[in-house]
Amino acid sequence: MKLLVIGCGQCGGRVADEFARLNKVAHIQRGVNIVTNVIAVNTDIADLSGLFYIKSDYQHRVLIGGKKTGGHGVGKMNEIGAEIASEDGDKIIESIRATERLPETDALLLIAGAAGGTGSGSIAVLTQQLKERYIDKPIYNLIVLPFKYEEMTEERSIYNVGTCLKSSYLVADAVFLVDNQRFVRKNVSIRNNLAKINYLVVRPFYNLLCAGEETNAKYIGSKVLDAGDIVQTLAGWSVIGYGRERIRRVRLPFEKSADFREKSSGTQKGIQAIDEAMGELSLKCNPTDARKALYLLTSPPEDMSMDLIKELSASLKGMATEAIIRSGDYPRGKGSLDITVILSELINSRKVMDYFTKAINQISVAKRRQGGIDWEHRGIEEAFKDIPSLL
Ligand SMILES: Nc1nc2c(ncn2[C@@H]2O[C@H](COP(=O)(O)OP(=O)(O)OP(=O)(O)O)[C@@H](O)[C@H]2O)c(=O)[nH]1
Ligand SMILES: [Mg+2]
Repeated sequence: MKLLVIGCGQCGGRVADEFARLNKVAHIQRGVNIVTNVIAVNTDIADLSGLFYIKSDYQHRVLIGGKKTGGHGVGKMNEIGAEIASEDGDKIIESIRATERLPETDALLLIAGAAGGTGSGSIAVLTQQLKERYIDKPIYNLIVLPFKYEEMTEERSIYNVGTCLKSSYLVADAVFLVDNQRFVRKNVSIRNNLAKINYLVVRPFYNLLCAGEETNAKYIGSKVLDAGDIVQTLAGWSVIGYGRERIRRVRLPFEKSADFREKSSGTQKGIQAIDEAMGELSLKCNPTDARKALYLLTSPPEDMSMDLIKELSASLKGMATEAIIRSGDYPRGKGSLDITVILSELINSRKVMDYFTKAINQISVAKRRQGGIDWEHRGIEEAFKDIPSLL
């Protein structure tokens, strides 16, 4: 599957930069392309200058709202980010039109940090504009939720997250949720931490995107997970996870099949990897809330077996009991067994609900008192209605 990736704001730009890096890796390691273009959009010149892999010309690093902000960002005011995006959206459309391999693009992915101003405000507005323009291509959003400390120190964060999530959900074909707090590693500097987090955020997409792009028969699975399967799975609130288990013994080429002990340990490794993927989901959620799910098994071909695939499907079905599950195998790599999992069409998310509830509380404490509603037990749909939209 090939994506056209657009990073909005600083966070979005950096995560998009990581997609650009990963595409280089895919090209070198596997001879495939997983993106058709990567574009960064920002109101801040300095943020755009800090990227490494996205091409540095004006069509790949797009400055918007230059007149309004003087190139210095919108200072966390996401309504200004939204306004600028609706005024300057043409610039992004121009960049997309200039994409040579646009016809090969299977889907667009827009990325932003929900708590900031530029990315948070612009992602839904741009998604809406692009949806009107590219009706035949799915458009996905990837939204990064703030660290806990930001929610406590920056009052604006909660409002930004609430309005960004609602607006994005209204227009995007699916919204990947990524919680920064899930990746916090102690004793690491913020800069290193963010780079590491961005690496971990994007890594699960690597095999997923490569699998359907392989042309060498050796690397084509018995059940290829291609763009069609991914598009069919993605809808609404979504999360992604990744697990890897080392397979200690690399079998020699003349040793074709494993003996029974090795085979059962292969199945065990598979289960461990899928458990790790589910434990490392980009946002903590309840798997029974998913209505769609997929997993991709990537491992050396000699370590794949029907037993393993059967076990993995059963294991995921045991967790995501209400989901339609798609799966695929990708015979690639040495010495490890990797699983990518997506849970999609989540009918509920505690974290999203919390943001909506807190944002509504902030917007109108009075309304809350008057209404006398039992806020703790409201459904996501009810809370959704009360959040202002940026569109
Ligand atoms: N994972 C990750 N999160 C980031 C990164 N940079 C910023 N964030 C998060 O994104 C949020 C802030 O959004 P930014 O992207 O910095 O804001 P912006 O869109 O540039 O908007 P303004 O600067 O207000 O114009 C915070 O929650 C940060 O923790 C990054 O590189 N990776
Ligand atoms: Mg910024």
